[in-house]
Order: sequence, then C-alpha cells, then structure tokens
Amino acid sequence: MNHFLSVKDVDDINHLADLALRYKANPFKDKSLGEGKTLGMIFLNPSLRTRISTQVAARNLGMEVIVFNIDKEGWQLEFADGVVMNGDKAEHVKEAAAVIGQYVDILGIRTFPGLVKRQDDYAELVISQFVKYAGKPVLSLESATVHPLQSLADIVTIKELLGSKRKPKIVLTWAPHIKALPQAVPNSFAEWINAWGESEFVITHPENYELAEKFSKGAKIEYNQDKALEGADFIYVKNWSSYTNYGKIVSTDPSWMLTQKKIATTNNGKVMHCLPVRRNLVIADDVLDSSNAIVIQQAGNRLWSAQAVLASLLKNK
Ligand code: AN0
Ligand code: CP
Repeated sequence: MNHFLSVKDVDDINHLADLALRYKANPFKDKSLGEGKTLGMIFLNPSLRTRISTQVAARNLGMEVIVFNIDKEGWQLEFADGVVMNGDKAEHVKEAAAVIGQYVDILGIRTFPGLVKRQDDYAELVISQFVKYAGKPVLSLESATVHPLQSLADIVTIKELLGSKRKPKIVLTWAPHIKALPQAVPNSFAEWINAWGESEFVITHPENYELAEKFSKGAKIEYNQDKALEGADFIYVKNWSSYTNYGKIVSTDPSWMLTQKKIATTNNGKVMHCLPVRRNLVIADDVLDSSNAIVIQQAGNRLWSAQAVLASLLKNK
C-alpha cells in the first residue's frame, strides 16, 4: 500500500479487516515493524478517536509519533496556486508539505471540507497537495470527502458481530443535526460497503440528501426510513449536509432521530455511529444506552484498523 486515501488503495478488504482482528488478538505481534520510523499526524480540525487510536496503533508497531495541530500551532496555510500571499496566510502547502515530508516516514492528515465550493472539496484540494508535495506515504485521518480509517473499523466491527450470518441487511440512515456536517463518513461507509459486496445495502434519507453517486452507486435508496429499517441487522446512523444543495441543511425533521421504537421492526439491529454523537438529537438515549448500540466497540476497533493500515504502509504491500 503506497497511500491510504480511500478504499481504492485496498486490494482486499477482508484481508485488511482480518489483519486488524489479528492485531486485536495480539497487539504487539509486530512490535518492531516500525522501529526507527516516525508517523507525523497533522490536524487541521478537531479529533478524539482518530488522534488517539492512530497514535497508539503506531506505538504498538514500534513507531515514534509526532502530532501537530497545524490549525492552532502552525502558520496558516495557503492552498491556492499562484496567489499573492499578502493576506493572513503565511506559508504555502508546497513548502509546508515538502518540509514535513523530510521529517517523517508516514504523514497522516485530517482536513474537513469547507462545504462552500463543492468542486474544490470533491477534488480533495487539501490532502491531494500533501500527497503531491510531501513525497511520503499519506494516511487519511478523514479528508473532505471520505474517512477510510473509520470505514475499515466499521467493516471490522460488522464482521466481528456477524457470526455465521451471511449477507446481513445494512441500513445507512440520515439523522437530524443542528450543524452542517461533511458527507465524508456516509460517502466512505457507502463506498466501502459497496466495494465489500457482502450485504444487502440500503441508504435512507429525506429528499435532497442524496449522496454523490460515485459513493452510493450499488446501494438501494429508500426515502421512507421505517420501510428501510425493516429487518435491518445493522443500522448506521449519521447526519450529513446536502450534497445537491451543497453544504446546506435542508431538513431538521426530528422524526428521523433513531429511537428504540424504530428498532422494533429491525432484526434486533445493531446500532452504529462513528462518534461524536449528539444524544437525543441524532440518536435517543434509549438506543445509545441499550445493548443494541455497539458504538463503543466500533470506536475501539479504530485502533486495530489503524494498526493494520500502518503495518500495510510500512510493508508497502
Ligand atoms: C465530523 C463529521 O461528521 O465528519 C467528524 C466525524 C468523525 N463530525 C462532526 O463534525 C460532529
Ligand atoms: N470517528 C472519528 O473519527 O472521531 P474523531 O473525530 O473524534 O477522531
């Protein structure tokens, strides 16, 4: 593996997920693999899980880790080409990425979309320039349009719980929120589940919350949430802002919040969310505090997923 930017960098999803589960069973089995190597992690946005799980994963492989909150502690970066830098941006990504690339062996980046210019966000203008100028393997810690480390952990969790059941029904459902959030998590989940191909996959959301077809193609789109949830084995809840009316909140309908009542028609569905989750806005307490919720186990698997990805980058295969 040269970079980890999306599912396209993965040859075999099951193989990578199985490696993650092997690390879960035996965290230090490759404790010298990353000896003498440094992981740099650059954050342009907040993070709890990604930050800590990836650091621990790197250390389990013997790596050193540097975390740089570049949004708060670095010079403000310019990403546009050919501009006169006479505003508040002191450094261009061309220099910043090339410099950091000399200090580390693998470079992780978290960068949220601006949610203003769809074309720029969907061209991945920020992370693609780090790839271009750093000259080292780049690890996405969530970019403008995808969150592959999250999606791998999601599949690891589903596989872990699946038992002997084949072809589970997986439902990705939109839920309300007060802020305009990225489409990265649902895009990526859809892309990975479609690429995995081992489920009956349904996406449900109000009108005008259609995801880009590039990610959703292969899933059944159902606008009636109750209908979508019938018989579901896994319910993946997430808010996202509109892709078609880009970056806008076009519904706040509270009836889309996941409640215990809605789980009644599912196949005792397991409830997933990438976290952080706003209780009683996105998912009700009666769900999050029930045994249907597997969000803590899911977040735990972020560690083993990151370890599997880092190991693959270190081995470059
Ligand atoms: C972010 C998002 O929706 O992409 C990060 C999730 C991992 N969530 C929020 O901003 C609340
Ligand atoms: N799920 C996730 O990526 O969480 P953080 O934003 O806290 O890293």
